[in-house]
Amino acid sequence: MAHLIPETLQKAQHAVMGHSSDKINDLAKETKETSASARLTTDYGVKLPTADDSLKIVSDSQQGPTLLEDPFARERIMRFDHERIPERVVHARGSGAFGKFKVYKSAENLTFAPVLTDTSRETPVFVRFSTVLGSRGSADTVRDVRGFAIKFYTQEGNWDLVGNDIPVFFIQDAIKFPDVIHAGKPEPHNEVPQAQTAHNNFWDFQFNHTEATHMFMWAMSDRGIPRSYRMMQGFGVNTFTMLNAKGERHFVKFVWTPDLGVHSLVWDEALKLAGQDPDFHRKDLWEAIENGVYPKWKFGVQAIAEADEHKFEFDILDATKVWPENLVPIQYFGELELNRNPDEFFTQTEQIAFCTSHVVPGIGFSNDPLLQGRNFSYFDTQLSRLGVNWQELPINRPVCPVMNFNRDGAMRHTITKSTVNYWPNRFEHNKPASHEEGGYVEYAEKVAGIKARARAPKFKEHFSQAQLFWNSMSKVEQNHILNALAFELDHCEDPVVYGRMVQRLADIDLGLAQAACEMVGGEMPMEATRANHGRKAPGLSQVEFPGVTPTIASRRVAILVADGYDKVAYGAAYAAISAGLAVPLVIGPRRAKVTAAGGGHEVTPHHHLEAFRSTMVDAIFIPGGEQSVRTLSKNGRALHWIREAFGHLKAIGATGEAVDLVQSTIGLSEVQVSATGDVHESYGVVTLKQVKPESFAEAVKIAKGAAGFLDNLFYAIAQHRNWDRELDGLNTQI
Ligand code: HDE
Repeated sequence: MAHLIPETLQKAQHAVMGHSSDKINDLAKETKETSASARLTTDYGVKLPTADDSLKIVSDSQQGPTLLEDPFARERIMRFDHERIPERVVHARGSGAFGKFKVYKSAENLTFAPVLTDTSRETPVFVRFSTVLGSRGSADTVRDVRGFAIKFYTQEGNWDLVGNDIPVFFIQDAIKFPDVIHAGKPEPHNEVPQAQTAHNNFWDFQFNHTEATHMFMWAMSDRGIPRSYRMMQGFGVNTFTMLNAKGERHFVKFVWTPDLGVHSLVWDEALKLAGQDPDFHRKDLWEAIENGVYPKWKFGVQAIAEADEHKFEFDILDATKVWPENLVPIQYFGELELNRNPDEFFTQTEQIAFCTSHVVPGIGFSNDPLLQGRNFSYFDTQLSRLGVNWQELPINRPVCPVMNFNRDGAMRHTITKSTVNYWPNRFEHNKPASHEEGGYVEYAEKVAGIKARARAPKFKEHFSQAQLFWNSMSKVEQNHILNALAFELDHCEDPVVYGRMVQRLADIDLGLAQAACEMVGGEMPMEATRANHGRKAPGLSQVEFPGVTPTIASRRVAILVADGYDKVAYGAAYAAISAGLAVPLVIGPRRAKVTAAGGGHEVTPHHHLEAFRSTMVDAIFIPGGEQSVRTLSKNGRALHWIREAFGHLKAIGATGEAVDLVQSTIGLSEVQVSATGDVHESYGVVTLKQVKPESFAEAVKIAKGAAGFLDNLFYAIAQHRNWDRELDGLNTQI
């Protein structure tokens, strides 16, 4: 299933990067290696005489009744009947991997937690990415928030940092969580639509909760349709606290920033992938890890000293607000790497269970009312999903010793030898730990107030950061938000819903509200309901995302060939793509041998043009070769590949005869192609029309051009997408 980069490279990669850890060793105790020679048995160990026929009465001529007596058939069917557990009530669809976390700079100014201060430590982790609204079998590429949940198996206990790829949330108080989720999930009368926010109830909720305005702008932005889990930021969202050795407390927010940059699909691609490859993100993560191109994130913290809590115009405990980076810079301390795929989906990715309440000494909570509710909810939900002993499951158990007097319950399997199961006991067995022994330190926070169902004053401002976000977007990102809103509101049939939402957009930006209204209907807003403050902040736009070195590593590049392809161009591109740790995928008219012009080289394509689609790759390259190009030019699907890749703003490379094919298929005079031995780059279309050299000097020029061709193509691929096509309106023929 995973597309592997050529074997030699892959092995070399794996050789330099190990991936064992305390947790992997711990799991090994429980992992059953399947031996091919072992015989089938029942669950109670008796060898099966057959696995194909249940016990029945038979005679020479007749099939008789099946016997209930048969324990083998009963066991098989009964075990199967109970294979399912309830799926997660949210974040049901997910995918995970093992890895390691390391701090390269001690965060001792903020915390005494060794996981964040000991630079010699490597902490094993399991990370689970997810969508929020869809069921377990829904598609990966739907528009949604993505979960980014990390379990750190530290020596001081498990720390669960359960975050999202968007730094804010829809609501401020956890009591509203069932409402926001009910409104987003399929509607109650007909269970439609699946894994979509494009429906009446979701947008009805957004209108009725002005506090959701900031978050829905993020969800409608490109952050809602990531290209890959590996190309998303992660945010703890809630405000946590940290305590340092001096006893000083800071309010903190956690941030993960991917080495590969933050990149998204385009909407048309996301829609198509939902049908063409519903497991797109799952496969992508799996493939990158198998190929040894391990995803990595920098770990950062935004910190506010206790004394500064009230210095901001927003409440720092309000999860619908970001802490703008120009006000509270991110301090980077460590790195997360994912380097091992799970051995079994159910017992690892499905059975892993997170709790925001699980923090280690040196890390604590704040009075963020969303976090306080979450701290109750996660443990509670595990009770119905996995049962009271869920923390004994291999994937959930800590790597440090666990000792307490929690006992019994369904499916308990630790056997504890002791005559007492309570504290204090006459033997003084199993005392709590002092601070010096590593006992959790509670911060003595002074709290005073009146008991009331109310929110602090600054929680009541709901639009300022929605405007900040909108103002900070590039032109392309603003277009995408407008188009996303226009798509979503078009799917709301109730005129009250889309009519009111169009008015709501005028609280953010009048131009946005009017453009949306033109597309979806409703009464045209004529004036801004609220003045836009005009401010911008860094770190919100993903297009201008800083600190990332563009790379082609792990990108999929399709090479389109038919019989008669140019073996030199093919071979050079294939080798260079692999050397760049990208994944070359040969696509032909059929998955059977294709021969190069003049023989001497042949290849069996990985896939044929109909089965695999341009949506599944990041770029395409078409080598020349007269016959190959002629065949492709008569194949409608091949032409669609080129046109669709262009429409989705992907890099396209062509050499020799393929240059004319690309030019005529795109058919836009704005896109210029190579006419001689020179490399031409235009709107991310990189071409080199080789001509037969007539002199030595010309041969040298062509050779130089050929080298420059791949550099140019790889540069275009590493840019992720060619935004100029969209800005100049050239991307419409998909
Ligand atoms: Fe969750 N959330 N959540 N959530 N959440 C769950 O716990 C909840 C919120 C997040 O891969 C549930 O084990 C409440 C914010 C992730 O297993 C449940 C509130 C953020 C995952 C739950 C929130 C998240 C969950 C369902 C509002 C970003 C998947 C299954 C107060 C910081 C974890 C489960 C995984 C899962 C409750 C809001 C992230 C029901 C009550 C904000 C990534 O306990």
